[in-house]
Amino acid sequence: MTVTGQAPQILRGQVTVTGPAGWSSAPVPFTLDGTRGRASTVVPAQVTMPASAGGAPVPLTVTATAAGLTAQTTVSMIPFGSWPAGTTATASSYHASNTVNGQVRTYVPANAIDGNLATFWNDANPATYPAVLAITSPSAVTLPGIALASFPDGVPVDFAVATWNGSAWVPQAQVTGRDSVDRWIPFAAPVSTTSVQLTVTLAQNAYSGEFTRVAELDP
Ligand SMILES: [Ca+2]
Repeated sequence: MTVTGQAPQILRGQVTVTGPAGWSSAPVPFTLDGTRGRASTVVPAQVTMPASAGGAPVPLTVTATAAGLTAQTTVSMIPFGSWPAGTTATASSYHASNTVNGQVRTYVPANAIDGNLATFWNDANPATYPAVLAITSPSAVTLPGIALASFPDGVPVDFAVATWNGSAWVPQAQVTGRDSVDRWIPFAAPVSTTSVQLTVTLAQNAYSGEFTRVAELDP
């Protein structure tokens, strides 16, 4: 977060982040030199969530204190949860691996469930729809919704989410005009299911191609 001070002095303080039970963060010190006027600094804070975290966005309170001054704000964080061991991902297609900045990148569907926001599934061909990703768990998971992370190279714009009821896909959410990288997609009611399907019908036409990119699709 960014801390801004207007006091005409050097401020030494700290930022703390607090959340629900089980969420933790160590205070992060900062220094602001306001002797030449208004000053700002970016304070990186690392927040640890419980291993069982998942589901809807969690409100976190951010407090900056210095020299008896206090500033407070609230942020909302999506707790990308984990699928049970043995969960698999399949897709309508995926792009061949390539080398970006000297590093080999893969675009396999499993990248969407590996818990790493830096790896993503990327479909094979630009502007080809629908692009479909399906996640299948060996045991039923109760989902109040689904957390979707894309990648800044271009995000899914229009898409549907469905869950498997044992014999058919049941529509759970329809999204149009999305432009954020991360998004929580709530369902009308929690659903117990072994499989979730994402069907993308439009992706952003970004500088690196109109591909469908999903970094994580998590409980
Ligand atoms: Ca990933």
